[in-house]
Amino acid sequence: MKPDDKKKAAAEAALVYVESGWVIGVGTGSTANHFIDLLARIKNRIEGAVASSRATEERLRKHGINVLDLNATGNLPVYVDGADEATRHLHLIKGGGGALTREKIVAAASAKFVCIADDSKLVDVLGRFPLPIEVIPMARSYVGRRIVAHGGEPQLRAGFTTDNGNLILDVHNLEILNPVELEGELDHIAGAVTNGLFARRPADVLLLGTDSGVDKIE
Ligand code: ABF
Repeated sequence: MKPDDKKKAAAEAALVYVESGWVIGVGTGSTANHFIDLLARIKNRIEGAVASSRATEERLRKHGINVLDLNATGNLPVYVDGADEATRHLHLIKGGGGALTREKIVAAASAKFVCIADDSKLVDVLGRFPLPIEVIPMARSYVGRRIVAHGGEPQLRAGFTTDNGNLILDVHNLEILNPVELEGELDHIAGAVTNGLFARRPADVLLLGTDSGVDKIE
């Protein structure tokens, strides 16, 4: 099975977590896009969606799905989103698409975070995928120095500005043996807005598309 077909299968499997009349949180990336395209088929059954990026907002609107502001909706029953890496402990690295801050906000505001991915994303130890960190532009070098002190190799994501007007450092060579601890340490670096570790608030369910169907880890 091609990776994209596995992504589609995982996205399809996530529909069972969507109940009538709900406002749902929707993630960003190619797997999340498959979910959005499937959601369009049942758009009359849901109240609307809260988007984790401008790109997702646009795709939802193109399908005629009602896009709502998190400030108006309050907490959500479910959030469906992809990931760049995931472990069997449901710890994730996200942010490859640059939407990590709004993704982390909507995930935090949701009762259930359903992560959808193809099985290439499953790893034993996080860190092979460079960890994205969203930084305030004036703090780029300062945060970079603090990251080096943690043993990482930060690289500025060239030519990229987030939906929030910030920059992204992609941190290479981290072997993340304690994601919860590292996420907390990175959260305390002044100027670091969000890091791509989703471990303090992990996924609640991981749906992995595989050659033989969709595996559920929870
Ligand atoms: C998004 O899902 C991002 O956090 C992450 O980069 C992306 C994974 O990309 P894809 O689904 O295209 O593999 O939530």
